[in-house]
Amino acid sequence: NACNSNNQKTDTASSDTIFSPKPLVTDLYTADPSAHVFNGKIYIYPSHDIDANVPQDDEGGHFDMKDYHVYSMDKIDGKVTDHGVALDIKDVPWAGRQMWAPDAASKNDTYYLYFPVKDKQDVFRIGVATSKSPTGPFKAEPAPIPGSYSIDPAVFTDTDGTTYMYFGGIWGGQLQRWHTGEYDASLKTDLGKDNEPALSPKVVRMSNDMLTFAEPVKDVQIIDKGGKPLLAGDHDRRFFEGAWMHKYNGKYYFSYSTGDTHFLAYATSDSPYGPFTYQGTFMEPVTGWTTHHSIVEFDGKWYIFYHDVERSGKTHLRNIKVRELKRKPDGSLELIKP
Ligand code: FUB
Repeated sequence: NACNSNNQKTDTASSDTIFSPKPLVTDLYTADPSAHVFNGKIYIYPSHDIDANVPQDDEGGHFDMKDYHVYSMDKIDGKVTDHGVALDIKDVPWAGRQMWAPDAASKNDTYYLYFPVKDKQDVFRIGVATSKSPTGPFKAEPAPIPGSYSIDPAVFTDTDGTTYMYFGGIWGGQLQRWHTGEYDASLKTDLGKDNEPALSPKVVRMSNDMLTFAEPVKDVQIIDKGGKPLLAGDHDRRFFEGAWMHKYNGKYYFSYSTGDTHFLAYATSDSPYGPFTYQGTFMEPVTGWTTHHSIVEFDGKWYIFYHDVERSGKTHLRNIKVRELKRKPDGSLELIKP
């Protein structure tokens, strides 16, 4: 089990203490950290990277993960506890391969782990598994969530108690394959139509039992300040994967990775359904091809959990980190230069 103190003070030249985040976990490779505060404690739901000897390709075949661990921390900068295997691919009856970025939610004393994995036909679906403990072990439902597809579920419960799932990812995440509503395995990256609106991430309200979608899946529209949708060729700004939602001062902040340009970007709205107006980049590229984050409030401060490849130098062997997320007085996010 990993037990490390995560941040090291590296510089005190200014009156602010400057922290250089260190990997939170050093005995396993971890990525895609979805962090939540349950009962006053921080829980992290990451991917568990392994070296499966699969060559790198545009479909992410080299991310061939087989289980999930859950981690907890009593405080930022505190000890990180590994609670062991929370869900193994062999216990998901419909799963084929590649357990990618998960998320978790809690309702009525039950904890829900949402996870994307390819089914036996090699199509990504989103599964759900339940536990009475935030650390699992989780028991998977016998089939994926009906109507689910693609990757990177991010589950957000609004202040009125309504829960939404945001999801999707292009290229290896297969979102482009569903653009007509039917699955088309021939579409490997995007639609190749740079002057058309970019493929949209998805949003859907969850049913009260948190196990199914309560309504048809909708597009999350991301528009520029002039009201026009971001275009598919706008790789610096358009959605690629890794959605996250948080609410601050009544506004909904939809954040995501731009994928092949390696930024974290965000867009805001007055509604959880959007449309979301693009605001900018808030994190520059980390080491490694992927960038994936979550944003959480703890003890009155906001934090970003993310990953890079400091430990391995290899894109498919990542390590999770945390650092403070700062805002300007107007609520906009300060740019992080990792
Ligand atoms: O970890 C596998 C994939 O890499 C995730 O699903 C993406 O968001 C990217 O981080």
